[in-house]
Amino acid sequence: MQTVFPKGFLWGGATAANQYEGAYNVDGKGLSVQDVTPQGGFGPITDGPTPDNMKLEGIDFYHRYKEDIALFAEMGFKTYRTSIAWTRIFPNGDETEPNEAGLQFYDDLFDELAKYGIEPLITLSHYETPLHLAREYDGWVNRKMIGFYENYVRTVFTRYKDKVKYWLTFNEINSIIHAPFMSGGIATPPDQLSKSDLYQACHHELVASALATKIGHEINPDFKIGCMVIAMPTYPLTSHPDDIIAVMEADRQNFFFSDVHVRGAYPGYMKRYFREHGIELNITPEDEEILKNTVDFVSFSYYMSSTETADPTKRAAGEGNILGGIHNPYLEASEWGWQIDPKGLRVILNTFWDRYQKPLFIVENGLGAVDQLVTGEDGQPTVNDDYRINYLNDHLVQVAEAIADGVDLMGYTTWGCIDLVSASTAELKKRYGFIYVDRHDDGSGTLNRYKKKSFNWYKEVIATNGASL
Ligand code: BGP
Repeated sequence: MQTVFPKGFLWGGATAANQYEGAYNVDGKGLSVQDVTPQGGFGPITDGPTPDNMKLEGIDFYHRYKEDIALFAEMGFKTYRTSIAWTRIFPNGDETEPNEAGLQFYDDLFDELAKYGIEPLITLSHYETPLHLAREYDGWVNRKMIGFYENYVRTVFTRYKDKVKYWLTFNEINSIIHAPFMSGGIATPPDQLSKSDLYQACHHELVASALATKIGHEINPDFKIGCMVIAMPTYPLTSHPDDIIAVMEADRQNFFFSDVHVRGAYPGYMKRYFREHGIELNITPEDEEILKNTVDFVSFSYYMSSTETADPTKRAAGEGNILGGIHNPYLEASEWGWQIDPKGLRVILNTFWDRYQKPLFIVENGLGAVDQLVTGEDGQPTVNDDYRINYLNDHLVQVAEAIADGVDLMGYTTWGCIDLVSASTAELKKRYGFIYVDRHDDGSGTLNRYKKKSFNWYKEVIATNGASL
C-alpha cells in the first residue's frame, strides 16, 4: 500500500523492567510488588520472593542488554520503550539517597541505545512499586507516596536529562481499578478495600503524574511527557438505549484518567459518581493547582475491545475479556480469551483524537501466544509465527486508516518485542516477541535468543515506513 505513516514515525518495541531484566536482587536492587507474585496470577502479598515467579530471573536482560539491543537495531527500531525499575534506584522507595549502581545501569543502557540512534521511551512506574512501600504505607492509598515518587522522578529526570526525551508517568494508570496491588502497590486485599480508598489512591497517582510533568518540564523544557492508559473501545450489546448508557458508564471509568491528564481537572461525571457512591476524597486546593500541569501526549496499550449491556441476565463477568465485559459474538479470541479486534484500534484512535486533539502514541499492542521452536531453512532455530504477523498486520492496517482519518500519531511500539514474562500470569509460555528466548516456566532453557519469522516481517515494515503492510 502507499504509506500514510508520517516521516519520523517512531516504530519500535516495548518492554518493562520487572518482566525481563531479571537480576531481581543484584547491585542493590530492592524487592518490588512483582517479585512476590506467584505463577498463575496475582496472589496475596508475601514477605519474600515467590520461588516459582519467572519475573525474578526474567530473560536476564540485565546482563544481556547489548546483545538484545543489537537485535532491536537490526530490526530498525527508531524507539525503544522500557521502564526504570524504581527499586534499582530507591530499593525501599522511601530513602533519600539513590543507589548509584542502579543509576549506572540505566546510563549504560541509554548509551547503548544511543549508539544505534534508538530513542528511549521510558515508563517511570510500570507495575513496579517498591514492596516496602506496599507493606508499610499500603501503596498509593497513602498520600506520602506522592513525595516518594517525586523524589524518584526528580532523581532520574536530572540524571538522564540529556539522554531521554520521551517519558510516561505511570503504565496503564487506569488499571488500578482492576488490579490495585499490581498497579497501585495496595496491600489491602481488594475485597477489603473501600471505594473511597481506591479512588483516593487514583487521585494520589493523578497528582503525582501531574507533578512529574511539571518537574520534568522544569528540568528540561524539551521533555515530552505523556500519560499511559489501557485503551478499550466499548460496544453496546444491543441498540437498546439502556445498553448505550451502560457503555457510557463503562467508558467513563476508563476515560476519567486521561480526561484529568489532558484537561487538568476532574470531569463533572466523576464528581457525580463520587457523590452518588458515597466516595469522599481528600482533594486539596494545592492538588487542584498541580493537576493543571497537563501532558504533552496521550499514550495507550491496545489489546481488545469490550462489550457491555445493562441486562444483568446477559452479564457474565470475565467471559469477554481480562477486564470483564461480555462476550462479543463477532470476534475471535487469543488463547487467553482476549478478544481480537483490529478495527477497534481505529475506533479508539479516532475517539482519543476527537476528544483531546493531542498527539497519540500506541505504546503496546500484540498477541500473546504459545510458540513452537522449529528448525528453519537456514538450519537455525526459529518460530513460524504467521498468527503474530497476521495479528500485527491487521492492526497496523487499521492504524493507517486512522492516520488517513486525520489522527496525529507519534509512533507504535509492539508489546514484548523480545519474549518476556507475562504481567498477568508471571509465566513465560505466553509469548509476544519477534525474538524467541529459550527459557521455560520450569526454569529450564539456555536463554539463547532466536529470530522468529515475524522478525524479518517487522524489519520490512519499518524499512518501508509501513508501505509493506
Ligand atoms: C499490559 C501491561 C504489560 C503487559 C501486557 C500484556 O497490561 O502493561 O506489562 O504484560 O499487558 O499482558 P500479559 O503479560 O498479561 O499478557
